[in-house]
Amino acid sequence: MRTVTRLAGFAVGLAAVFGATYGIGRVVDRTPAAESRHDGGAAPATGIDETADRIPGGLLVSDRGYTLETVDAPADEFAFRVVGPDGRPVTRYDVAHDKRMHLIVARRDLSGFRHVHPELTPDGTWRVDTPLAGAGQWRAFADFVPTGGEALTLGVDVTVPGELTERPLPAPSTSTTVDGYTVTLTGAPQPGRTSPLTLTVSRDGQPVTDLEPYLGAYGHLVALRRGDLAYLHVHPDGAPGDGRTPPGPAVTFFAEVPSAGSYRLYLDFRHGGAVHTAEFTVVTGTPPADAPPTGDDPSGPAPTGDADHGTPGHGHN
Ligand SMILES: [Cu+2]
Repeated sequence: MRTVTRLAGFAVGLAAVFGATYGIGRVVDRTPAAESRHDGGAAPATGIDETADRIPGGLLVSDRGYTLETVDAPADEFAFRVVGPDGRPVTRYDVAHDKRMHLIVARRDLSGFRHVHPELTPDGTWRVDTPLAGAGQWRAFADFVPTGGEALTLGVDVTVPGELTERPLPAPSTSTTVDGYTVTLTGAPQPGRTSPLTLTVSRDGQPVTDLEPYLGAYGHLVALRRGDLAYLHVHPDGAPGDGRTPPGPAVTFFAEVPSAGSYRLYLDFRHGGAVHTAEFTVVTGTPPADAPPTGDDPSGPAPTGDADHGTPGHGHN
């Protein structure tokens, strides 16, 4: 069931939201859309009242009554809390993917990605050795399930003072290396439809066939959209121990991106007792003019809502 997230199916709603400059305001305003609709019922089933659930994670600092706040901390530490609907820091969280809190950070230029797991102190403050590696404008994403609430990803900007060096987004590529591993990407995310992305891990020219489970999966894929760092977290098709999912070399995800654009993909996988992160830039919607055919299988998964590919509304999105 860790296959697809509620990514599936929200692209149409997103297009509507982002196409309108007042989109965010409308979403934050929880006024039932039906009250303000004057279309005589002609609106499609996916009205504006549903778009709140169709916004990618991480764009809001406050949602459904929960607000992400940073907390003053020593320079070598990063601390934050989530304030709940009652105005107090949340202290009870459900475990999702082995952890009660997943903290992902990246600089606004999409460099510096880290995925770490802070410790909760009794007053509701989460603390972790700072993953913010150097000066810059950072986005911190808290991916969690408050006990009794829904899964949320909230995001907050964090500035680390110092001399800022903007890093250009690396060019699109289907192969990358990290820590001596080569990771290749086949398939391409597409706006408006769920499509397979397969990442294949090799080392010294040999396929890696003994990937180690990491947080209940052989891989975790986060995508951040260039421009606003919209956050997508996708879990692979199949899980360790399910009798059908081999431990590599390939890990397949089913993902849908919310719009055309440039994305940075970050694949976390575990091997040799360590977690490695392979990064790719992908551009959807407008393939490079000189790109060869991607080899996508046109008979692949149907557009959104493919019931075989998972349970929407999973903890991470
Ligand atoms: Cu995590």
